[in-house]
Amino acid sequence: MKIDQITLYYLRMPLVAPFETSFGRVDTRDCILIEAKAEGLVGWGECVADRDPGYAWETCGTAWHILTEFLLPEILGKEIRDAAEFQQRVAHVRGHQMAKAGVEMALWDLQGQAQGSPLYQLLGGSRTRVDVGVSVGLQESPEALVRTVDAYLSQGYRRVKLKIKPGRDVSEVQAVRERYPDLRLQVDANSAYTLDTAASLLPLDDYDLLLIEQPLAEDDLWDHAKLQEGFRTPLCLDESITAPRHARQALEMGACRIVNIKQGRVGGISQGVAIHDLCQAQDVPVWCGGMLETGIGRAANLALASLPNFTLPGDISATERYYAQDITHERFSLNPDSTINVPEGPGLGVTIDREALECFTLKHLTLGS
Ligand code: OSB
Ligand code: MG
Repeated sequence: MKIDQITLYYLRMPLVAPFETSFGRVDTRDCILIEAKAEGLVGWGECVADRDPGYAWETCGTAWHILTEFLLPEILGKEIRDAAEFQQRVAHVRGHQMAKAGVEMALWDLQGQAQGSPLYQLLGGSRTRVDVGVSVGLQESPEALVRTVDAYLSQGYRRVKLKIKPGRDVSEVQAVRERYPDLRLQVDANSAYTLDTAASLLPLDDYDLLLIEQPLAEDDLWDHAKLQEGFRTPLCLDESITAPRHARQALEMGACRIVNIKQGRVGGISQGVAIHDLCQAQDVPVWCGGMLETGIGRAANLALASLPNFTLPGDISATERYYAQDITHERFSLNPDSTINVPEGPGLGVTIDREALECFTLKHLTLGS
């Protein structure tokens, strides 16, 4: 279809509670929304780059630059068949996966609406609800952490991820594990350790964790492979996998036994599906990561997580875990069995609350006519 006009929105949204990781603490979340108009339809995408280069080197600032100068000129006024054609058109832009993924998401939304199909069906997904968990940020103390976990469990979450960093790891896991011997529990270090300092994580092997996520550097595979040799618990890579090629290499060298798939980090939903497929072919489980998305990105994550090899619960929590006011009319809620329903409407299956959008928009820019 021919892309007539694109509007970018730079948003800053208040979180219901501060979120602290090994790379920093936030109480608001920035993102860029992409509104694409084509043949009378309007598609939406979310670029999950953050304000700061703490999780990844991309930021809202770099994404705005790359979108306006390089990506959008490739599609404005042009005929774009699908995600694959979009990826070919922007293949000369190195990196900037999150910026690309935001556009790809809007194209999927348009395609789904044009065909009258929900995104999960376009992707070949089968589930209509997906298993989810909650990602719990660093807390003041192990006691405070246990209280926070208590609260999430009483809301119905049946899988918990704890953020860790050096000095705030083993005692935290021990406290939660002692109180909940059977809880599905995992940890995420967001690259806070080195091969040397990660030796302090060895006691985690005795706490029956589902996985240890991204202990080492954000661009590393090799040291993760060395580290995995010393652990019974599977390592899982997040930051290090920004393309299907990295997933293949990580599995070949034994750098992880589980892969976290975030459509933004890997450059788009199509690349997320490709990683899903290559892991499935090797019997390697995957799960859907999160970036504190708005209802737009959450809808995309749910559709992606409906694919069959997403066998571990995703970091896709209910809207109320993130935002008192979201920018979609639809709010996602947790079912009693710790699942969330996959949207059934055409495309992403969400509609935009224009009033809320306006309220959180710091700047916007329209290109095309
Ligand atoms: O590493 O998975 C991560 C949030 C922002 C950046 C990185 C990560 C996270 C989360 C939150 O863990 C997942 C979510 O609930 O969206
Ligand atoms: Mg992570």
